[in-house]
Amino acid sequence: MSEVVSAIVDVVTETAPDVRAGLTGRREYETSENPSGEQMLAADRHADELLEDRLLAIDGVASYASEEREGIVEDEESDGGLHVACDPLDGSSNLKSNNVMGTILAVYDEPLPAPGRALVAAGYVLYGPITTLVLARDDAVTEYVIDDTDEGVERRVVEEDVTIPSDPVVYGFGGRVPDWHADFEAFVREIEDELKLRYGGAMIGDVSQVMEYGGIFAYPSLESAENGKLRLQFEGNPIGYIVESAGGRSSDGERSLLDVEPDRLHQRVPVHVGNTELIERLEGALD
Ligand code: AHM
Ligand code: MG
Repeated sequence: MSEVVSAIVDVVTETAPDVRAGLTGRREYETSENPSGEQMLAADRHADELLEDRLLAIDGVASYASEEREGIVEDEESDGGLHVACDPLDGSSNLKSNNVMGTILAVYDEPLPAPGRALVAAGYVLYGPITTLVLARDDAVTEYVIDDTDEGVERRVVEEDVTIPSDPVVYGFGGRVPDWHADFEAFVREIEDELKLRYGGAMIGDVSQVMEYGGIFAYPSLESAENGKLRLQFEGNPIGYIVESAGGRSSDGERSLLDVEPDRLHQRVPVHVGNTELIERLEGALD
């Protein structure tokens, strides 16, 4: 299994420069919507198709699912036991304003929809000023830089054992303030005296700041949407796994995201991740 995980990580590494190169000229919206009823950019579809083709070509990958397609694509010939879920371009609405985006990878050893406890690896590629890969595997998190060189795509370790700093600095929360529940808003009023607001509209960019400086990111339950915006299989589980592997905590408001039982592929979940102490305070503050 470990070899298959390595092959998956290699494919995601090699695909990252192609996803990035494909962004130029794919900033227009498609006429169709994704399964969550959101507008899709041509870049979302392009990234999804590249990942589907290349990941399913790996022996040992039995199925591929993504935020951008309704059903699960099964590899009938595969005898493998790993199931890959991706958010091909997380935060793609940032493409219009030329801000950061990411690709999220979740590798499960159970058919989807699967609980976060079935993850064997998770990671994200961040298309910032440089392209990085943050990968959680075997309880450790490693940060790499991905470079597209004349000799091919190179992946270099930049930080061996990524851990969230114990002294938190930043916070960023999604949703409109009048749409927040009163108990969540009261929690925000408390911590905004202690932390600095940094919200960029791409979870991967916002979580990357929490990983680097310490703090908390959330897309909470809203008055208008009980389960918030983010999806469990493609966003909540992998980001929870990465943050917990880096010594932090994740929560749906009551429990670790990894303990949420999935009931369908595209289900949404309130997401709160960051320093353990902040997530515990948040859970205490929510009714
Ligand atoms: P996407 O996967 O369709 O891009 O949507 C998820 C993104 C997250 O990256 C981000 O946290 C959130 O949507 C931002 O939403 P909003 O524009 O409501 O702030
Ligand atoms: Mg997303």
